Order: sequence, then C-alpha cells, then structure tokens
Amino acid sequence: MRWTGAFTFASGTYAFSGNADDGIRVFVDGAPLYDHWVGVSGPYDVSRPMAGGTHQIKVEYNEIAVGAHASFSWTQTGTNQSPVATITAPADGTTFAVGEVLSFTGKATDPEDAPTDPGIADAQLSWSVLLQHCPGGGVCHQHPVVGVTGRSGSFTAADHGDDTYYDITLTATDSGGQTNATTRTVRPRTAALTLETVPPGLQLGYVSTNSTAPFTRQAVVGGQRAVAAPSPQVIGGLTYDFSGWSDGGAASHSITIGTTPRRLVATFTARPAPTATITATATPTATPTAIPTATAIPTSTPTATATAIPTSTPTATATTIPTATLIPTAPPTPTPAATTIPIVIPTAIATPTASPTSTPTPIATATAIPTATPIQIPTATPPPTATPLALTIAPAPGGSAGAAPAGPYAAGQRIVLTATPSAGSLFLGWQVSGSRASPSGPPRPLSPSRIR
Ligand SMILES: [Ca+2]
Repeated sequence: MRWTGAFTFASGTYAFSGNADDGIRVFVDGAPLYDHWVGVSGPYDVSRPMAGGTHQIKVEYNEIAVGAHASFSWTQTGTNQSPVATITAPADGTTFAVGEVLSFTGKATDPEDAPTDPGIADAQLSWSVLLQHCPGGGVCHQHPVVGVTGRSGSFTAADHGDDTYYDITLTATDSGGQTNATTRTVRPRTAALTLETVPPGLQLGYVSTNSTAPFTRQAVVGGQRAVAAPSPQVIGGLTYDFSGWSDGGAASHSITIGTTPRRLVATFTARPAPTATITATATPTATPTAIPTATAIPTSTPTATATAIPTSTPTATATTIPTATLIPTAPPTPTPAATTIPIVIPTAIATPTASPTSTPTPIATATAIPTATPIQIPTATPPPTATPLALTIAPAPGGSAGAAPAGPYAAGQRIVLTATPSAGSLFLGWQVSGSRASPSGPPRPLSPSRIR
C-alpha cells in the first residue's frame, strides 16, 4: 500500500510520527525519513527541519500477517535554527606570497541536523575564494578563484599586482535550507621597494604608472614588477638621458620582489647646456625702485636769517576824479563853442603807498634741515592793481557837460571832457573836487581847483 501527496511546509522543525502493525517506510522528497519495512514497526517518531515550501511525502505499508493498520502524521515543533560554519584553516592572520599554495578546511554544526562534530554533511559545505583587487588602495573589484563543495580545498596565490588579498568564504546549508557563511581574509606579505633617480626629481615607471622619484611602493613578495626609466627627460631646462639602473637592468625591465626592502637607483646624464647668445630685444620697462630720502639730523640750530615776506597786499585807494562844475557868467556870449579840456590821469594814483600791515614771518625755523630740505619760498605777491577811478561830471547852471568816458582808466591816459554853455552863459572852466586815498586813515579831500 502506498500513499503520496504534495504538502506545503513553513520553515521549521517537524515531528513525524505514526504506528504500523507491520512494515512501513516514509520518504520526504524521495529521501528516506523512516524505514522499517520488514517486521512489526509499532510506534515511530522522527524529528527534522523542513525548508519552507512544497514537499513530496510518500508512505508505503507492508502487510505481513494478521491485522493491518498504519498511521502517519507530522506537526511543527519549532523554528529551524541556522547552522554555524567554521573555517579551521587557514588560521586568522595567515599571509601569502605569490606562488604559495593556500589550503582551506572547514565544518558546520546545526542544532537540528548535526549539533556536534563532525557536523553536517560535506555536501552541505561550499567554498568560494575571491581575489580582491583594490588598485591604489581605492575601490576593489573581485576575481573568482575557487568554487568547490566539501570540507576542504586549495588554490595557488596568483601574481595579480599589489593592493590585493583573498577572501575565503565557507557557506553551510542545513536540511531546512537555513544557511550561514564565514570568511577568512588572507593578505599578502609585502616588501618596500624604493625607486630613486640621480639626479632626483626625474620620472620613473612602476608597473604601469610614472611617478616623480624618489618614491616607495609596498610590493607583494614573490611578484614580478616592471620598472622603467623614461628617456630622455627634461627638467629645469636641461635634458637628461638614461644612463643605467643600479641592478644593471635595461631602461625597462622586470624585477622579482624579495622578502626584504629594496632600493633601485636609475642614473641619468645631463646633456650640455645650450650656449646660445641671448640678445636683448626690448628695453626694460621696470620702474626704478625709489631710493628713500635720508633725513638729515641737524647738529646745530640753523642760523638762517629770516626774510620778511609780506603776508598781505596793501590796498590801493583810488583818487576820486574831480567833478567838473560849470560856473555861469554874464553877459552871455552868443553861440559859444564847446570847449574841450584834456585830463591826464596821474600815474601816482595806482601806486600803493601803504606799508605791510602784518609782521613778516621768518621762513627758517628750528625744524629746517640745513643740508637736505630746501627752503620753500612763498610765491611772490603780484603787484597791487589800481582800483578803477570814478569820474562823474556835474554840470553847473548855465551849461551842460558831456558824459564822461567809461573807465577804468590807465595811468597816463588822456580823458576828454566837454562842456557847452547855454545861451547867456560863458564857460569859465572846470572846478575839481574829490579825495585821495590814505593808507592810514580815511580819504583826504583834495583842494578845490579850477582847470581851464
Ligand atoms: Ca538547522
């Protein structure tokens, strides 16, 4: 007798149990769960984890004699716990050099499947080895190296350049599909490689990158590394040609990285400097640097004599032009002709007569620097300008006078005045009155006079 069916299970641990008076056997997904095919089974009970999902259950019954009964059932008894994977080799801290064989071993226990060593079956253990490459210590990318199943495996460390390491990962999977993974990182052993140039400061190549020497790189022991001396090179206006490496290698050659620090020197030879004559084609336009003026320190009090400089200009006061007065006389003379009298402007009028009204200030003082500082001479005061003269003509009764010419009048200028007597009047002359400016007081009146 056989019963089969597909059933959905939640992930967890299950107790499978039943009873049979004769033989019985149970399969889960084709794998035996319980097998008592011959004889009387009686009650049975099996506990195991089940992964979540659909599983095929098959129960077969073997009737032998007398009565016949068989039963089978299951119940979930708990959640499935994950296995615990452990890498036993290589040990933590293990390093490698290029070409070395790295072996790895591991195991896994599981609370439900195999709680004690040797743990779960080899087929439940899988390994992956990744080469991590992080150029310049930056972002890493991965290269798969190994993918195996079982308790152990090995691989040979490759020469993949500097900035590399291996991640060895063991993943354990229990019968319920729960997994657990652990990783061992294995880093390379390195040695310092210093590249120098003579003279220093020239470019050298390491692997595929040129850098200014000297510089040091941490290279993986056992690796082959390319070094190069580009030639020619120009630095500081001079051209350098490669001369030789300290290890005798060609300009570009490979070296094997040893276990100790190493120093490699590339020597360059400078070509003779050019001897071209330089001809100036332009006149320097730089502005000369100002030379500070030394300040002379007087050693004695200056004895310069002060020069009296007028600080104010005398004010010239114009002399009032005499006023003509027509003096009538009798008897009238028929049709008198107009009489003209030339007046000459005196030149003395424009001459300042006043004296300076303030005390002269000495130029030189105690701050004068006798040897270097020039004495500043005040600008000469322009000569006083004559104030324009005022000339008014007031005709006396008995005649009329022509208008006076417009001023101002220059010294020595001739001014013509006209006077016309009216009928019955006789021109006798001009009567002059006025005043002259005084430098020390009010204008002084002129003595009246008559001019014919
Ligand atoms: Ca488990």
